[in-house]
Amino acid sequence: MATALIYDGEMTSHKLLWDDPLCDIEVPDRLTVSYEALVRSGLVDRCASIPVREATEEEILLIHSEEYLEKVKKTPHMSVEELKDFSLQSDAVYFHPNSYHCAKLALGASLQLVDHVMMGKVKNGMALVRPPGHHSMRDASCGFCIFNNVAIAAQYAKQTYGIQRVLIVDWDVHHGQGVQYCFEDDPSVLYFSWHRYEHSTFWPNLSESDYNAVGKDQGAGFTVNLPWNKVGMKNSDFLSAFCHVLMPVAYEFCPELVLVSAGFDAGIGDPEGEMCATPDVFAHLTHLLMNLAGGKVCAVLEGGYNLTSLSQSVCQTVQTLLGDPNPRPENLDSPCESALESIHCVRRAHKQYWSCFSHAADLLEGQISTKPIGLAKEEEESTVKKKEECVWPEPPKRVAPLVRTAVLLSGDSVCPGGCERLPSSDHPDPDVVNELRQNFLQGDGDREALSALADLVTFTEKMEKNEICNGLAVVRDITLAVTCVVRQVTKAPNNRVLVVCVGDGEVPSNITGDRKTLVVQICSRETKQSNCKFYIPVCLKKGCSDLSGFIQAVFGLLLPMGYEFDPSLVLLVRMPGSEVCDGMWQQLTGLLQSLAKGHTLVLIQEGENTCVGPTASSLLGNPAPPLGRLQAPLPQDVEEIERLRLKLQGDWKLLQTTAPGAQRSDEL
Ligand code: X5A
Ligand code: ZN
Repeated sequence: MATALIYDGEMTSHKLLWDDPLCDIEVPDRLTVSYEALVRSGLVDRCASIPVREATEEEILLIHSEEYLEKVKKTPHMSVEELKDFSLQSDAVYFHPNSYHCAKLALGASLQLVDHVMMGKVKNGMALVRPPGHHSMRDASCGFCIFNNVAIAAQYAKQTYGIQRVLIVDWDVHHGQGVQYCFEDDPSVLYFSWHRYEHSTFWPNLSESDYNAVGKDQGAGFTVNLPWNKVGMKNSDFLSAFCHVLMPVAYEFCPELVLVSAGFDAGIGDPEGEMCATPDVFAHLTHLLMNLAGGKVCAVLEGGYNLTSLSQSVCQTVQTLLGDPNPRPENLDSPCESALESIHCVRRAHKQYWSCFSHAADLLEGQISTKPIGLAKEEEESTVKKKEECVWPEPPKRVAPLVRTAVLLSGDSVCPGGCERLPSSDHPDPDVVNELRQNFLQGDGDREALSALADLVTFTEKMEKNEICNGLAVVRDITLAVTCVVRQVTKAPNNRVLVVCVGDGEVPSNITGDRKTLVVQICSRETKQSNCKFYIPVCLKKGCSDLSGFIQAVFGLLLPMGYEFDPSLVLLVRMPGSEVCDGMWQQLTGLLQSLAKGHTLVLIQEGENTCVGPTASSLLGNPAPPLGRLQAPLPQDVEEIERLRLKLQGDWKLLQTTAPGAQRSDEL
């Protein structure tokens, strides 16, 4: 199924007709430059192009008042002077005689996208629109926004398709207060926003943008605000926020549709945000959302004012929606203290609403700064300097290998549709065979076992050469297979492999203890406590059959460690009797493809063959089916995961959810 791209050059006719330093960054070039970048990179040709349409009055009135609509309707007939006066009645907005038309197109484009995704005509998509929407309110335009495209899209989707849960992810650097106001008492729309806040000194300077604004009445808990109190937030801060705040809540909520208020002003070089998200991070944010709601993700452009950064980030987003393998994450270091403080506060504020945060530590009163701290002189100077020096490399081309998914199966099983069967080589390379014989098999070994291992070696080599993106192999001896693949991959000096073992088998001890191999095992066996930084057993009470515990382990431990480790290959191992259900397995398979440029090799123990079809489907890029609304995880499991997180966060910085020194002493 296709990815939709909705764009119309007509939306560039809305522009500023007078001098206004507050508004002059919202230029028509934002759209043309983004679209041209998509054309140049060949992405436009790969998307289904869907025409825009004007939204109807009825649709506008889903969120806005008649009075407001009547006012906006008059603007096409106003003189420039009248437009200027009218614009001054709002906070940071300009109107042009064509603005009403463009605003209707921007909204219509967003609704077209929702329609096509909801009707299953496309898999997902992006609408490149202006004017943006997320600041506009029932009765007022605000912050370059006239109609609230995403808020209306959410209301429209609920009403038209009878869905009960919509997730809005607002990754624009500003707080979409307009969206928040629309749904603050509505539990059917979960609104997540991170935003530059600086203790309320940054526009729009609202106390309701802080982490303690969680929604009202029935909607309490369904507004999740993550304020950034410093500029300069980096990839690690943004990815941490997704892993430790948004994703666990999103999975617990189980949306039927995901709308993204996709502003790119948190991107590096943006004059408004002054943040440092490099374009590749938007590929990761997008990818993480793509297994929610059966993959129904609609991204609608909001802000983004550095034309280079904006267009690169838009390309990363669209390319990810298309299903191309993700880039390796760049520049991941430790999240900064201020980010951790915010992450901690929002988890704490939502503890009573979301069971994934039931263990979020309380704070000692006064340990978190709630007031702006004046920057030291030197620091201020260095910030200014950074702004001028902001250069970053153009993201490398993301090439999808010719073969997406290859399979190694025993002779009699059928190859799942869309996959390529790797022929078993009758005459494996004698050097490879000799080495395998020496390393793995005593004496002459059995010919069949040898050639199976030789096939696995070929498989990994093809992935390394980027001839194959991912694949699966059904193997007779899983221990041997794991050892063999790990040895093969870690031969090259710069390779690293993340081994994810699901289920209770014995992890071969000869692959652990090497810093090039990180093993995470999710199991139900009693912990034999590991003190190795590179072998992490996560033992859940009910093992892999408990969805909530499993999800918690994935976002709380596995993905952050995976990101920090940055492997060149992910080896996902299905142990015998793993008891993981297909849905969870597919989620895991889908999510892990964020790493290692999508190089995921799944090893399946013979006898667990029923999962071959579902595994192949996820490897091919099909979204996993939703898991349903999750129960609260077992307290023991939450405690075990938290215990591990606290223990490991010294080694793995992305596991942190609290600023150093901010935990209660009794929780350490
Ligand atoms: C959509 C968007 C920003 C408005 C900033 C006003 N609006 N200072 O990014
Ligand atoms: Zn913005």
